[in-house]
Amino acid sequence: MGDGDFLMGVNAFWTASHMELPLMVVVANNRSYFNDEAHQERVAVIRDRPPQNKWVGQRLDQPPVDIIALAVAQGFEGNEPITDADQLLAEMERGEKVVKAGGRYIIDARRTGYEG
Ligand SMILES: Cc1ncc(C[n+]2csc(CCOP(=O)(O)OP(=O)(O)O)c2C)c(N)n1
Ligand SMILES: [Mg+2]
Repeated sequence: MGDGDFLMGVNAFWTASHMELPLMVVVANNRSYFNDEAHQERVAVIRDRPPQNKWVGQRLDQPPVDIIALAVAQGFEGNEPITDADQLLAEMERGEKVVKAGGRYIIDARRTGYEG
């Protein structure tokens, strides 16, 4: 799921813990409600406004949100944010063990750009 989706529905992570659901979630974290940046850019062009302002109100950075801390606070296990595919595989293997034991695991997969 997206980082924005995570933040908009973070209470569901408590529900997963309350219901003791085995669950692993990978957050595709581009540190933005990015599809709204795309929307604001499009509207800015149509209305002859500066499209470089598209990030305003949508970018979730400086500091980046601590996604793992938010999930851990609601009963998930997690490690550190990751930034490349090799780390993703290792994290998923770690999460598989947690889920097979009936637990919940969060992965914060940080992308380098804002490309959505
Ligand atoms: C509760 C709620 N609020 C607002 C929206 C409008 N909305 C749809 S997608 C989106 C941004 C999603 O961001 P993210 O999950 O990070 O996806 P990205 O485009 O960055 O990949 C928003 C705010 C929504 N769908 N639901
Ligand atoms: Mg996003």
